[in-house]
Amino acid sequence: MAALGVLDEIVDSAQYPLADPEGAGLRAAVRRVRAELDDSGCTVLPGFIRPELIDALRAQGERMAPHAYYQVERVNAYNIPLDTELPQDHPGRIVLERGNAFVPRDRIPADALIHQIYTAESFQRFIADCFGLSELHEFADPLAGLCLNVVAPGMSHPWHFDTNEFTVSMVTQPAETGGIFEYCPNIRTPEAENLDNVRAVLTGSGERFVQRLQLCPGDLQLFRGRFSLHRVAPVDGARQRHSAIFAFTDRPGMVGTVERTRQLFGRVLPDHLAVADAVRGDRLLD
Ligand SMILES: O=C(O)CCC(=O)C(=O)O
Ligand SMILES: [Fe+2]
Repeated sequence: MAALGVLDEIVDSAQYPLADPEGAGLRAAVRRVRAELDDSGCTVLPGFIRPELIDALRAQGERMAPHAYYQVERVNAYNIPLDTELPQDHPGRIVLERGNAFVPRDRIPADALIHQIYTAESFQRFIADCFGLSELHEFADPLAGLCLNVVAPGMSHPWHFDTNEFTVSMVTQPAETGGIFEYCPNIRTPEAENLDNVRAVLTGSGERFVQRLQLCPGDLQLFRGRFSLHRVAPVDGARQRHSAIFAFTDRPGMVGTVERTRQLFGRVLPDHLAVADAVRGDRLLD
């Protein structure tokens, strides 16, 4: 875990005094974040990282990116199997290409800025505070807890809902053109899927639901992606788009399934197999 002093040198502590959680400065920031999350499910904290570190943030991402698992996958917006039986006009029948690639946590050096931020106690306390959670835990998953999301030119991270209730992310390198984060605030609710509206967005006739964010490197984004359909639009130009995904849960011990881990990272580790064994009790084929 990074020491308090270290994080203070990374985060713009004049704007975001994480070391003083009860101080007026941070309370005001938390109030604003909570109000925006309640309203649209999304908020951006501009200039979260000190401006003099933005070049290093970008360069570190560039060095990690070759370690991403590049494998285009056919998916739907709900991330359920493509052969799930669904009514003819259900938006889950629309097949999308997931062209983004993740650098897993074990390929992100411990001294990388995004790793130091992710593991810092004062950062975790701030995030819990923003989402109104009494507990917040890093994923126990050695790959999925912290990732760099890489979207190469010509690729996109297509429309989807997150499984997680909340997501914390930070662009470390924007695309030259394109690669905009697009989202449909609260297009579904815990009570209603609103399939017609989701279908409209997926088929290009739902512009009225779509909002766009111009994210700069070092801005911190907090997002409730379970209810707001979202995507990274296709990336154009010569450069990849990179974003750090800081994954937390309100329960300890979160480890991905063997199948999903293999899909996202192209490999599994003993931790993933151990969880599968604990559930199944054997390793026989299904
Ligand atoms: O990279 C981004 O900005 C969005 C990532 C995202 O939606 C996800 O990882 O679920
Ligand atoms: Fe997402």
